[in-house]
Amino acid sequence: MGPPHVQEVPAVTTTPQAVRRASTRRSTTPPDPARGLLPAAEPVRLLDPAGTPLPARADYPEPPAEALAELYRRMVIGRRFDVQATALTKQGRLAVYPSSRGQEACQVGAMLALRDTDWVFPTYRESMALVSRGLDPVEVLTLLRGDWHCGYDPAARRTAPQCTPLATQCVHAAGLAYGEAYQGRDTVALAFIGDGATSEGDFHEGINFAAVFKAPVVYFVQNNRYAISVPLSRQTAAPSLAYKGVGYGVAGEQVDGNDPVAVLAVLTRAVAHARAGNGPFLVEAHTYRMEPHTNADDATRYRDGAEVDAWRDRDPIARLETYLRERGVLDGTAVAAVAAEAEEYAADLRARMNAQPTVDPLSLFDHVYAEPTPQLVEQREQVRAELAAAEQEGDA
Ligand SMILES: Cc1ncc(C[n+]2csc(CCOP(=O)(O)OP(=O)(O)O)c2C)c(N)n1
Ligand SMILES: [Mg+2]
Repeated sequence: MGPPHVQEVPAVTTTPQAVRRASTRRSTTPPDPARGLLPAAEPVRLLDPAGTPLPARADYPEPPAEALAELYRRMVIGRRFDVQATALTKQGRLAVYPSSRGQEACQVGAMLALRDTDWVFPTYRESMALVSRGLDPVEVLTLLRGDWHCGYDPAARRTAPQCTPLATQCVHAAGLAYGEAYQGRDTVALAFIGDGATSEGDFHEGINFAAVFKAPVVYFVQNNRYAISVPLSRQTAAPSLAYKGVGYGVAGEQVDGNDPVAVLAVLTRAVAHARAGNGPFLVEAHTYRMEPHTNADDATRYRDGAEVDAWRDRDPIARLETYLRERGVLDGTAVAAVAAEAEEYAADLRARMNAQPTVDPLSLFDHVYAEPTPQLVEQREQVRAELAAAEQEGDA
């Protein structure tokens, strides 16, 4: 999926001059200078749940039509990928898969807001984002297939390994972004984070370091309402997770995470803010994961069907499609072409995932230390002997 053209918009900045400048722009919803670092009282929304456009906002201009068409295309392919990956767990081809179905606007919108030279710090939930970034889906699923490495070259793809220890990516992103700025490059790092993980120490340490040293990081919280079975109400008393930046001097915004147009507009501005040297920016997207936490979870034990159905009605793909058809950006032929492309993508993934992978268990020991410890040498020999014995048994 080729790089999209996304218009850069002015950075959010909190200097008094900028606030004065911003407040003189023509807008149906003028930015409130008293807001300072605070997010808007209500999540930013540019489309209503039915896909009808809401009044334009000067603070979050609508992305160009070609970027929205590309957003739609990648969301459709992304969902098809996600459905396919879930099916692969049932066929024993994947050990585990954390689905992000329902979160397509966030997964894809974040990737479209970045340049190829920017860095992404994903969690286990972000497989869809990574394939949308153009990474090979088989490589993206390598870790979830049970291999010991992440499947792709993080430096070449400017994409860190998908992080399972919660919030650790927040400090990695701060360090990377600080280092890039220190060397005079205008790279932005975007760290994905879940609602639950904002309770972890690493989130707070990462955002504080980034704020003090003005590291260009966008901390992007996908508030999907649950941390496995723990609902948001048991996670925080904060009115918005975007408030968590204020204490560190970090500006934040909240956005309707199922409104793809608003997600792209808000993240484009957050990225511009970081790139312009204003330090980190925190975005909270209100969204919902339609599937269980992973295929190993039973979500019916902690949430009811009515809640899931209510979110089904806020489907981000249907919302964008309605809007783009209404605007004449998409028609039936274009929609069918995208659906066909998504089917082809899934068929290719299926075929390649059904081929037996070749793995060398001994490679597990290769990159632990430059010089292996005596314990590693011993363990390697033990595995080698077990493999040799198993092979002999198989031959007999
Ligand atoms: C440091 C740490 N503690 C606990 C876990 C176990 N764990 C895995 S996922 C998860 C829930 C995270 O929820 P959230 O941050 O909201 O992300 P989501 O899964 O909803 O995307 C927990 C507690 C972990 N992986 N790492
Ligand atoms: Mg969550």
